[in-house]
Amino acid sequence: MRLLRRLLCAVVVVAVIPLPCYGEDKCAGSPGIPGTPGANGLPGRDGRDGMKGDQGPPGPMGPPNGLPGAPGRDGLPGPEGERGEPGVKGDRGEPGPQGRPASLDPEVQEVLSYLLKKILHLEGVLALEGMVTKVGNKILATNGKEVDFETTRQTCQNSGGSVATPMNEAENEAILGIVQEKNRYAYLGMKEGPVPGEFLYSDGSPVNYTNWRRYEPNGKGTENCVEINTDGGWNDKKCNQYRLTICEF
Ligand code: MAN
Ligand code: CA
Repeated sequence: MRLLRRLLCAVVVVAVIPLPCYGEDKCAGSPGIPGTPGANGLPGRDGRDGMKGDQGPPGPMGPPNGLPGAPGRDGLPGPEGERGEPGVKGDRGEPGPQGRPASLDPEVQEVLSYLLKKILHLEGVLALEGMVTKVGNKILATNGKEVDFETTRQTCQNSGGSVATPMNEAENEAILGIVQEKNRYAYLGMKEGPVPGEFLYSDGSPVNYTNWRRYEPNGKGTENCVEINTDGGWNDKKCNQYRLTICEF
């Protein structure tokens, strides 16, 4: 610090010593003493805006019991609720456009012939296994059980069929085949009507094919059912006997 002050003093001394002038017309004068500093200028223009300041601190806590805030945003969807009661049935719609008759619809015909083929295959398998007998458009089957006529009727009906009823010789022979195979008589699907000796099919129409044995029917109103024997001949018989169940489909 002292060294700096001495250096400054030397500069001032050199400045006031007059420069030598060796025989010139005009001699350079020594520099004058610096004038006093001028007055301050007018204030400059405003500078550019400064950078945005930091976020202020959170405000003070509001008074207690303030107004409720605005509702929050919806949460995530909850789990699926229980199935509701079915609604009331709506009104019937307008009928659709008229379709093609099935007989002229090649797609329907193709499905039908496919199904027919499949059903024939299955019938063939059942016949091969000895489970059914095919005769014309009928299928005959037995469950091997011997029951009274009413039970036979019920059993066949419950299976979607009816008691075996021969309508011609071929059908009688087919039923006979089962009777001989099991060596058991079977009831046929007919019953005596109000007129003794007159037998009716289950729909009430009169029997129009018969294969009575000699001297049969002889019950005269006392034997209301019909059995087929192991020789294929028929006999009117009471309905409470146990006979082989044979149904037709
Ligand atoms: C028994 C019964 C009758 C039948 C005679 C035939 O009496 O089965 O229904 O007519 O035998 O002899
Ligand atoms: Ca008889």
